[in-house]
Amino acid sequence: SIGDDHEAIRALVYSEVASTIAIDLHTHLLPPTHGALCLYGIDELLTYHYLVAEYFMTAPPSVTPEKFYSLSKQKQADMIWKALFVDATPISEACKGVVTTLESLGLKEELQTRDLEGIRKYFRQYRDEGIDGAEKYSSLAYEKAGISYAVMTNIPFDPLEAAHWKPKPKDYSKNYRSALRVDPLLAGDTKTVMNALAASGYDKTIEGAKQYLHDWIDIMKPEYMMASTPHNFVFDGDIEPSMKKIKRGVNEEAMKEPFAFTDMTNSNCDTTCEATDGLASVINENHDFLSEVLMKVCEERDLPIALKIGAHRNLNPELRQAGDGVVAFADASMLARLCSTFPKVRFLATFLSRTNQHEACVIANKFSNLHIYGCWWYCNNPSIIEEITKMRVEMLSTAFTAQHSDCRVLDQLLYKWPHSRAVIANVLSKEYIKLIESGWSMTRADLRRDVKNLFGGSYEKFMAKSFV
Ligand code: REL
Ligand code: ZN
Repeated sequence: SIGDDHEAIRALVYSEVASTIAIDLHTHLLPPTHGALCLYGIDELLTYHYLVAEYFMTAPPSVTPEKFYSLSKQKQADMIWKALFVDATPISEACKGVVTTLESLGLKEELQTRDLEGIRKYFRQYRDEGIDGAEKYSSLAYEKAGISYAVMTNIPFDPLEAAHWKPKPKDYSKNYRSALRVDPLLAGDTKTVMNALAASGYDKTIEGAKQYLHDWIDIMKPEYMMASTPHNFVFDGDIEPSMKKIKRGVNEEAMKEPFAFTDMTNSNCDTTCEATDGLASVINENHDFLSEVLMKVCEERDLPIALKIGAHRNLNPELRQAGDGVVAFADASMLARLCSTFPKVRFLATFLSRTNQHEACVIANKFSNLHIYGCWWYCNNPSIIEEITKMRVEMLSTAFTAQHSDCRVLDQLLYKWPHSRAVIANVLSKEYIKLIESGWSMTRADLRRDVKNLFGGSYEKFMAKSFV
C-alpha cells in the first residue's frame, strides 16, 4: 500500500494523473475527413476566440473588429502574435496555452526567438500532405495528450457541417465520437427549426421535428444530444400541473430580473402555452420543443442530453464569437426540475458561472440521472479548476468528470489537458495525504481506479446506465 511520505504520495498522484488515458467529453474538434472544418496549426491557435477577445482589450481603436475580421486568418494571427507575444508577455491562460503547445511540439527555439515564420514552417509539413497530413497530426495530438477519444459537437442545422454527413457519412478516426447539437430546439428558435425541416423535406409538425432528430441520430450515431441553454432559458417543470400550464423556453424578462425566477410563474411570458399533446400539430411559436420533441426523442432512443448552462451570447456582438460571455448567475434549480420531470432521461451538465458550481454539486448529489462534468470556458483557468475540483471531490467523491477541453483547434489538446492534469493532481494529492494521515490505507491500484473515474471512467459508467 501507499506509504505516508507526503512527497512520495504527491509524486504518485501526479504520475497517475499524467499517465491516465482520458476521455474528452466535449470539444468542437472535427475529424480530418471534415476537410477545412478540422482546425489545426499556429494560425488557428492564434485566432482562437479567447485570444481575439484578449487582443481587442488593448488593440488601437483604429483596428475595429470589422476591419480585423475582414483580414486573412494569417494576417489576424500576425497581429495577435505581435500584440500578445512580442510586445507583451504571454502570461494569460490562453496565451500560456500557445506556449505550452509549441513547447510540446519541440518548437523551443522558435519560441525563444519569437519566430512565427519558423513555427508556420513546422506546420507546413503536415498541411502540405492534405488530409493525410491532418490525420497524422491528429493521431500525434491525441497520443501526446493521452486522450482516447474526444466527443465532437455536430450541428445538423449548420449546412457546412451537414454536408459532411449527407448523403453518406465518411468513416472517421476512432479518436472522434459524435454528439448531436440541437440548440435551436432549446432556444425556441422556431425559424431555424422550420427552415431546417423545410430544407430537408420534413413536415413542419412536432412529428416532423421528431423524425428529423431520429434520422440525424441514425446518421451521426451520437453519444448524446447536446445544447447550451440561452441566458434567458426557463423551465418550470411540473410546478403547477393542476393548471396545465407550462412555462418553458426563453423568457425575455429573465434578462431584466435575473434573480426573480421563482416569481416568474406570475409573469407574462411570451412562450406560455397550454400543454398540448403536440402530435401532428403544426409547429408554432407556442410549441415547447424541449418537452414535446427533445425529451421525447431522448427517451425513445435512450440517449442522454448534455447541457451547458449560463452562456450569454453576443454580449458584445461586434466581436462575433469572441463576444460571447457569461451569465452572472444561472437558475440552477431549473436543472433539478429537468431531472425530476424527466426521470428516464440522463442529463450531463456543466455551468459557466463560478457562482453556480456549489448548487450544481448539491443537485448532482440528489439525482442519479445527472452527471456533472468539466470546468467550462471561463471556469477553465487553473485557479478556478482548483477550487471547483476540490469542492466536487468533497461533495461527489469521484462520481463526476473532472474536465473536458472544449478545444476548437486540435493542437489545444496539447495544453488544455496538461494544464488541467497538473491542477487536478495537486488537489487530489492533498486529499489523499489527509486521508492517509487519518489512518486510511490504500494501494496504487485504488489510486489508479479513482483517477480513471475522474478522467472518463465515471462518464462511461453513467453512459452505460439506463432508466428507460
Ligand atoms: O459549446 C459551447 O456552447 C461553448 O463551449 C462554445 O460556444 C464556446 O465558444 C467555446 O469555444 C468555449 O470554450
Ligand atoms: Zn463548447
